[in-house]
Amino acid sequence: MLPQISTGTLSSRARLTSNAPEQQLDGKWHFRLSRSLRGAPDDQWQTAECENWDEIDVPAHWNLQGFESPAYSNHQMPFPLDPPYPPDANQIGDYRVDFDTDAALQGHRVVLRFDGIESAAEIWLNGELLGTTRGSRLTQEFDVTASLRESGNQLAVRVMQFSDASYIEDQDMWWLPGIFRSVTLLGRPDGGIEDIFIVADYDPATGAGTLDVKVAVQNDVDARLTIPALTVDAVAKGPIEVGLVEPWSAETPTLYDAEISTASETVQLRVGFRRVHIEEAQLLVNGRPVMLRGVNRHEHHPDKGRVFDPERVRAELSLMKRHNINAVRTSHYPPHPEVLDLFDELGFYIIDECDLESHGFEHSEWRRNPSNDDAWREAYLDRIRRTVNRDKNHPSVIMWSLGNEAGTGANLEAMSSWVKAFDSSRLVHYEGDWSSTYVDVYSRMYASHAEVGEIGREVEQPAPITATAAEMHRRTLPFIQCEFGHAMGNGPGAVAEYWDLFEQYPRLAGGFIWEWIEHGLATTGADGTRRIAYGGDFGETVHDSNFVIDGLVSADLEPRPGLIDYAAIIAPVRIVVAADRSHIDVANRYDMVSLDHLELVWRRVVDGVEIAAGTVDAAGISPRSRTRIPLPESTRSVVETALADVLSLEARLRVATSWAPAGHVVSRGEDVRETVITAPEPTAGLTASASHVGAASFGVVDGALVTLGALPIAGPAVGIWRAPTDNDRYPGWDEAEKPPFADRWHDAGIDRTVSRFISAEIESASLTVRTRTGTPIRETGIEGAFTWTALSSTDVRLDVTLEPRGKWTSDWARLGLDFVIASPPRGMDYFGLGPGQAYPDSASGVSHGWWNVERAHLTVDHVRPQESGSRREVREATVQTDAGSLTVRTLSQPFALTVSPHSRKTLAETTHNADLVADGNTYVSIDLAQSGVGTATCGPGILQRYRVAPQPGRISLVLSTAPATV
Ligand code: IPT
Repeated sequence: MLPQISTGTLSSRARLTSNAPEQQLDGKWHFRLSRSLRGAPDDQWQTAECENWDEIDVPAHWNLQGFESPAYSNHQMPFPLDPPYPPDANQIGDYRVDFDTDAALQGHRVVLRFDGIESAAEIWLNGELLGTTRGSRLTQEFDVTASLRESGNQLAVRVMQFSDASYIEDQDMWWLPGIFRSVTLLGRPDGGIEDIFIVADYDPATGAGTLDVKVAVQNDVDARLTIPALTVDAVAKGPIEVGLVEPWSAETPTLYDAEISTASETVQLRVGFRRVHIEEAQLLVNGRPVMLRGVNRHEHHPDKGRVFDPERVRAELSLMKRHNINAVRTSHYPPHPEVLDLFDELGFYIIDECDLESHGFEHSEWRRNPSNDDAWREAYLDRIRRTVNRDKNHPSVIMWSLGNEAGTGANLEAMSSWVKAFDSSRLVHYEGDWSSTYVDVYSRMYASHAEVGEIGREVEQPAPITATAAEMHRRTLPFIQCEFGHAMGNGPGAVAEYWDLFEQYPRLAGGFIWEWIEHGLATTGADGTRRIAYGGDFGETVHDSNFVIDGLVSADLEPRPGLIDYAAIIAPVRIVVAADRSHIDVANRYDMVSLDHLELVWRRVVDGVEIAAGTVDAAGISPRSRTRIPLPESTRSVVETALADVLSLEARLRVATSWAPAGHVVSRGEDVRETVITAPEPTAGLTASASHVGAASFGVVDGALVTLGALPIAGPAVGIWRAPTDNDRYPGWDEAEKPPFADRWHDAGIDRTVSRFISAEIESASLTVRTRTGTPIRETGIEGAFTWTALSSTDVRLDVTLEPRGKWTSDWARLGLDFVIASPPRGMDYFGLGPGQAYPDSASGVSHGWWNVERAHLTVDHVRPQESGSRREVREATVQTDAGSLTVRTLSQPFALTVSPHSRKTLAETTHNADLVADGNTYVSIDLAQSGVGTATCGPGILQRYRVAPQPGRISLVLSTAPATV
């Protein structure tokens, strides 16, 4: 049997920032790729001439450096489930770098450190085998003192794409082999500091900090600890009382600079004092309950894969902070060590997850799962030790996670026991232990709203292990959803409904959206353009297609609508305006701080013009409390003629932080007063014919619009289908036995309706066209009556009545009127909810206003094209095209508006956004009803109340046009 753990490595220890000399070995290395281990040359490669090899960057993944190609699979292993053996087709990367040892390192003991090699490696220095590695995302160190030379060193690393370890590294991500994190030589001085473990506790009762300091120093000399800001200068050992401190939390990430030194080495640390514990099934930090507003974060870059880029990660985490995210689960492995420094500094609660997942064994009903196989026990323990040891001094880490989707078994229990014995200052997390026998939080993924509610009320179903003690234990634990709200494509929907539950029940401590970033990989198409690729695009025989494109931000870090929605749902301030505008109710949803750092600004805009503005005083509102604040008279003084009067409130940062400028908006609230416009009386003398009604002309054969003024426009067709979203293509977990909506719609024929002209009648100045839009094969259809009336030489009124007929077999995607303008879109202006899209179950992040949308933002550029871009509660909109504009105003209820350069058919049939070709038309849909989006790709589908049952519809509109401005 192959070894499943590293050999020849030093014991794992904390990542330390030291003044001891270091030599970075990153850069261009020699590289040679073989297709299999047996096929790899056995040619003394460790020391032989390698000038004729290729070159590669270290750190990098070879599949992203032009050597073979990446492969994506979710839980399925890309080769037979035949543990512990990798397949013969197993790329082998031989790496060589020749170097001289820096003078500063000479004379020291020297350690060679690898921060990440996927998936396994043999490490040779000057022809000598130092050892082997397992644990792709874990640090491996070797003592190289004996084999290192002053000059002419030959470091040779043979990396296997797959290994026995791949069976426990089956995370849902690209398989990306290579030395993808830095390689460093560390000079280790005599009497140097080998390891530090500081537990910095904060006593919420007294405000005092205590340090429990363990330092491993070579030769056992004493080290000193200094923290100037706390006037600490003491022997670095045991408990040290430091008096009153400012505690660390995600909201107040106070860090104290500390130094630990011996005569020969000084290590710098940033200490954060905080206490994590559980009381009455509540998750507490510093004695206060906390709400985890989380995301699952994979390391991903569209060009570099999992290679660390400090500026980008800072940008990424700042983007999270600007969207009110305060917690990260490092799914499903420890990130680059410096990411933890940023978590501490910016303020995030971290579930630091071990590099472990054996999900592939689900395909054998978990038979031979390594989690329950004694042969793998050491491998499991080695992984958790490496995880915990490396990151143990980071205050941001509040839980250690044993791994993801590894079933359950004795090895996981053993990991938990080790963690509990080693570090009692944090909680143990593992989702797979539904019975919660060896974890400290009850964690689940994608549980339904109903079940989360039951857990909140503590009336949940008994766990699989129903022994009373285990059951009692579980019921004392706080609950988190370590994954929920699957952000694949258009969505996730119904996240707000989860959040309401989290806020309602103290036991529920929040959740983590799956997932932060889409793992699209940038490639170059045949025509030289950039393409974002997903599973299968590299010819993989086993793959999971676009299931890897499921983030709140694109691979290029562009926020998707799901992020905007989530930011509003989890906003730490909630502002509700009283119906009479006499006051606002402000809820401080922070766990630790008042609202004193925020300015509450109000603005009143009437018909697009600001008429009053001011600020209200929200000082002194303590965390988790609410207050009523009066509003001035000018927020509500009567404006006679207003069609829309919007009072909006914004909570803005008073001063800049490291992640946002001053003025950054943390939360919004609003009140809207609208007057439905009354239909103007038609100008006298206007008449209608079968082919003309004022500015509108019609085809006599089908009664459909042909032009409006000079604008070439066809329609309206009755539309009840949408280009399936990713969520529409999966069966929701709540209806797993039913086909996904996309299939139900196809079966019901609503994706290919056929219409029939019934009649055209003229009555004084109006033309009424009757049609029937039917579904193929079936008797179902919708009868429509469209009455056109000229109001003036430019304005035409359209009154629509829609009646469903027959017995429908499926809900509809929407109910709308579809127009096609034979000219490409330029953008639009509208009054309604915006500026971005909103669907009924994902409409938290939009507010009423007069919005201008550029062409590029009409729809969302999803990697796999699908329905997007619907604007809700629109009363008036002008769609600009090259051939002129179309203005639509409602005389009845507001509508949802979608404007797209692509037809729904094109969107549905195109698999990659890079292949979308605009056909020169503008597709305009005015929807009376639109279905929610749900999160069926993982989790519940569209909640019943957000579906569109077959229904009649009525709407009255005014249409007009104007020539294009040049
Ligand atoms: C869940 C995985 O934990 C996560 O890594 C990802 O694969 C996600 O699914 C889907 O995108 S596990 C699944 C059984 C819900």
